[in-house]
Amino acid sequence: MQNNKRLIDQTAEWKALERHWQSLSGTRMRDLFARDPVRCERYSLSACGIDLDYSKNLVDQEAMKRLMALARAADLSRWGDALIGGEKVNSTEGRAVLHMALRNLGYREYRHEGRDVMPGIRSVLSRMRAFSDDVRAGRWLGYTGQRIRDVVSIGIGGSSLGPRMVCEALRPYQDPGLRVHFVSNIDGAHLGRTLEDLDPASTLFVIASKTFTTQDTLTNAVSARRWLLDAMGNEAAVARHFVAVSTNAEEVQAFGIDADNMFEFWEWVGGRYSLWSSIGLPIALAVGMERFEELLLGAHDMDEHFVREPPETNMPIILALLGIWYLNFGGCDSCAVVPYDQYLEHFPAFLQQLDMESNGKRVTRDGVPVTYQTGPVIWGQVGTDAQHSFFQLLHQGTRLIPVDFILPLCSHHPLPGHHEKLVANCFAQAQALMRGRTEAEARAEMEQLGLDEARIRELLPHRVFPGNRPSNMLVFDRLTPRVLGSLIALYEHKVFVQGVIWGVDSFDQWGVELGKQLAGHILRNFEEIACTPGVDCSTASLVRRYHLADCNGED
Ligand code: G6Q
Repeated sequence: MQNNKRLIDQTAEWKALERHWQSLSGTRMRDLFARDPVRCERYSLSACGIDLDYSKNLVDQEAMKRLMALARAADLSRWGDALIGGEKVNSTEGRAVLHMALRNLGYREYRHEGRDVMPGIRSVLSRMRAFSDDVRAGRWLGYTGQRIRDVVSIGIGGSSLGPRMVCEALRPYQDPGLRVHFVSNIDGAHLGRTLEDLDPASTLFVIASKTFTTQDTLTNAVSARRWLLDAMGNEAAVARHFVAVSTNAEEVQAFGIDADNMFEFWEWVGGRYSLWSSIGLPIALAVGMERFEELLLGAHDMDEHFVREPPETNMPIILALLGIWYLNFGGCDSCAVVPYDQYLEHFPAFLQQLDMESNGKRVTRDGVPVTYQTGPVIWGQVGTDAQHSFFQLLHQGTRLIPVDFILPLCSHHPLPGHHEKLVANCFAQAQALMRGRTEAEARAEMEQLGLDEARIRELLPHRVFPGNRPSNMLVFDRLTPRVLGSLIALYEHKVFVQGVIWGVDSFDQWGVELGKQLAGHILRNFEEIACTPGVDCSTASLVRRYHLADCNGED
């Protein structure tokens, strides 16, 4: 697919949006609501069981129309076709990007270099089903004949964040007899602490690595194997306690895992888009294959919505354009995501990788430095905890930070009195961000409290809230596997749309590679690293400091 050589900020559509942001500068969302009784209906839509209310944004119809025009100027629909058509949209790595095929439970045809990818996908899915059914039913036994009670998934980045987030989100669907743990950090504390309470005889390791060369994962995998063999005393035990998920059969075998115990996937699946592939094996083990397939179905629902729906009613496109509106025209540099659901605890961390690794790029696909902001800083935490930490800055800080609220309307834990309070808090935060509190309101409140005039004047600047702070509200009935699949795919497509508009390659991650290379270099030269032209003095001195540390001494 031909790249568009013109930078997007040189287009008439971009310039018109700059002007429009300026023209809205005195506009207050409170007034927009007051003037338009159907504002909420106008800026709401539903798809795949998810309702999006985006009326609490600083937009009018003109803004939305111009944002849609920007998407057209970036050739969005042509890039969408290229993605589905298996073209090498990941141009810097020369790869197609076909994660949508992994959840293609419909009729769509996906081809890679002329070959239908669906038979391979279906065959891996059926191997995952057989294996996860066997483990969950107690037919797959450990080396000493014990049933598997704990699964430890070892992987990092894209090979961990997605499955970890989904397993936690679907905890109400998990079989209590099989616990799933995730180890990612090369810090020995992560593996060490996880294994402390586990019994090698009933523990299964899933080693998840696309390349099977990642230092963090292999170091943890080697230590896990040692832990197992120390207890079992026989190499043959590895075949009953280790399976691998990878694209690299050679390295898997070199590690000592039999080809029969390997679940493959393909180079056209990007790490952070891989939870739908066999990287999702821990999910299938945790909640069963039927539920894993419901998750795929939910993502497929959102794919179909994204592919078919016109931009004006297309949820991922709308979310992407609103993000661009604030980032590129409103001067924001971050977005907060706040799920009001304890089970979505890991969702912000998952989105951080999805978004920041995909669109944290400073040149276009053609290698031209961009002259505008690209990927925002994504951060967040679950509500209501977040209200008692960073919400102060959202309400009264100097920065404009749009928020995505995510809320299930029904709880998996209907403890009396809890859920309605959670819901009320979530709605109140969005309302407070939008409305703020005017001087007159703050004054009236203080007068009612009986404060004297001098004290009122003193406190007034502190008790006034500017408001006009934007948010999206995403609600659904219950966090089921299917809704979760749709929610994840919604954000995947949002990130894709933004990447297309910015003209960047959303599917490479050269920054991650550089860190991997330099860590290897420091490690190889640990003993004699010195301040030389290739090594800065700070790094050399830190290594010397490391050697001087007394790690065997008393506390
Ligand atoms: C994701 C990135 C990165 C990757 C990890 C683990 O898109 O490529 O986060 O997933 O570095 O890589 P492996 O799966 O190859 O071990």
